[in-house]
Amino acid sequence: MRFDILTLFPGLFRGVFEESIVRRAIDAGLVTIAIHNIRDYAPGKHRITDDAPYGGGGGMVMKVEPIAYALEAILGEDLPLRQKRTGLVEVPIVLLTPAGRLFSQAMAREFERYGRLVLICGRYEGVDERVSQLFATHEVSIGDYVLSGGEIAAMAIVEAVTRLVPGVLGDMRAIVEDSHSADLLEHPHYTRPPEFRGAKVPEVLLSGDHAEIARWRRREALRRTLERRPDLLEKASLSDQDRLWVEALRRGETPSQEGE
Ligand code: 6GU
Repeated sequence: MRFDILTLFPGLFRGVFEESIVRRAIDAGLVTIAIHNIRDYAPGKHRITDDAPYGGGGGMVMKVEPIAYALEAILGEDLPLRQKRTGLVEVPIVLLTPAGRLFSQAMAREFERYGRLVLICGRYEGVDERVSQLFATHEVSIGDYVLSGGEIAAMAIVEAVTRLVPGVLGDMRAIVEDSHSADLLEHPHYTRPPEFRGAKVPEVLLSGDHAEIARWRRREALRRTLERRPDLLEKASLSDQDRLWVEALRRGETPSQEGE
């Protein structure tokens, strides 16, 4: 998987990509990340990358030319315009903006399948609309809050996509991406000690009864999802047993620990 990131702040990425899962993926040769300073592609002695908005108002707007020249240097002269003209995306060009579509696990899977991704980090005052009109195949936001720039959003997307690259998580991936649990929030986790300041690990987890443990985890995942993200429950694929549990949880019938 190759990522090309266009940013006015390349230094923000160094530390993040030098640690963690992303670093391991790079070291293993599974992922390549190229960070491009948009300023390097800005014409003129002063390498200006932003300007005042047409129509007035506050803030500055990122100019289209430096981003256009950067994209053409990275992808070649033809590709960026061609994929907008034909609608056939070879390399997604993603503009990060709070006005974009909400990033999701499904989008991370889609991006991973392309094998290559270009991320353009906007700043919150805005990017000249012609970047979107002429080049961007996707406009993406990571949530309903405002960041000062797209850099942290780009880091989130790089990490989410990198975890999906075959070999990066090894055997963990089968567990994490388990189709049965993917559309619910995760059940709670515990490790030693069995009791800390009066807070006990649920008895069932110490029982060694793996069928009962699986049932408990599934029910706790349903409970959490019902409480915190009922919207996810609407879309989740639920078994008949799941539906019975959800109905019981809605009626407040099952206690929060291991009992039924
Ligand atoms: Cl992608 N950019 C900015 N500036 N703010 C955001 C965002 C992106 N996603 C959520 N907030």
